[in-house]
Amino acid sequence: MSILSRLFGPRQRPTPAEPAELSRRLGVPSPDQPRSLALYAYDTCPYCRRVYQALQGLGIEVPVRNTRHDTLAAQELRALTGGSQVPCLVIDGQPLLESADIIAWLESYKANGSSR
Ligand SMILES: N[C@@H](CCC(=O)N[C@@H](CS)C(=O)NCC(=O)O)C(=O)O
Repeated sequence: MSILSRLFGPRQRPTPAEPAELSRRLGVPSPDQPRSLALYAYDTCPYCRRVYQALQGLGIEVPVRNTRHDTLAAQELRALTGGSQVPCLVIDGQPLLESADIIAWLESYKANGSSR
């Protein structure tokens, strides 16, 4: 057992939100409702890279706001989330954190006809 586990207990991994929970928070993606999307991220973050890969695989283009290279982007992220955690997908002004939740949302967005 590591010293960190002994001091703080086992590491809690965040559980991805259920699709129904995401839909309640962010609305069901629909082709009739085009979304304004922006991804706050930076390239050396492995979780951001997972989201980049998903975007590429799904063929979705989203403007990236690099919080490492752009102080304004970092300030915007703090204003939206109260912190600096990336990746953060902003959907019509609503921040969505957690790469697994972001990917699940993007898959659902694609499945519901995002490509218009
Ligand atoms: N569980 C999160 C982890 C995200 C994460 O740890 N991101 C790091 C960069 S790799 C970060 O933003 N750290 C700074 C912070 O949390 O303020 C996810 O899957 O998105």
